[in-house]
Amino acid sequence: MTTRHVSGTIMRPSVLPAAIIALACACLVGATAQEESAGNPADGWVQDTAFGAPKAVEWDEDLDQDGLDHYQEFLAGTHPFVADSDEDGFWDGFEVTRGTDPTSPDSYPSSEVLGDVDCDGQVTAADIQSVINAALGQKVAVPTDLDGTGNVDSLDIQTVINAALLVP
Ligand SMILES: [Ca+2]
Ligand SMILES: [Ca+2]
Ligand SMILES: [Ca+2]
Ligand SMILES: [Ca+2]
Repeated sequence: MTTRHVSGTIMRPSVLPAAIIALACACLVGATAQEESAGNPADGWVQDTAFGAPKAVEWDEDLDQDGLDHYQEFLAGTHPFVADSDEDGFWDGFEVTRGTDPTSPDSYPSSEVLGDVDCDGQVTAADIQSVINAALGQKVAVPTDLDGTGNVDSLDIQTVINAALLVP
């Protein structure tokens, strides 16, 4: 983005509005050029991959709240309005953070530790909170039905608490 400096000169009032407009235009042109240089694709991306209807695109928005904004979703090949594009139980942003493929259900984070839902190698308060949130009906980035009963309930919460307390 081109930066223009206005320095040292006291401009006459009649000149000032034109200078402000020129500076504003330069900023707008600069923003467009910056987006293009970052590889900003056509707005048709969202139109083609989502609902088929034209939609204004804000590339820094994360409408599905999966941790990736629209531009990051474009780069990752994930769905901008679906948090878990490959339906493997882990949100797109979480998979990117953990280094797995968010477009393949065969690639997902894993842990040998029961109750380690965020797969960071240990069972912590964050794991407990994720299971509680899921039990309360909130969508979370990781699978939380630890006993595979089809719903997240008090047993899942107890399991992760026990694991955090190192209770066998
Ligand atoms: Ca997103
Ligand atoms: Ca997504
Ligand atoms: Ca996923
Ligand atoms: Ca995956």
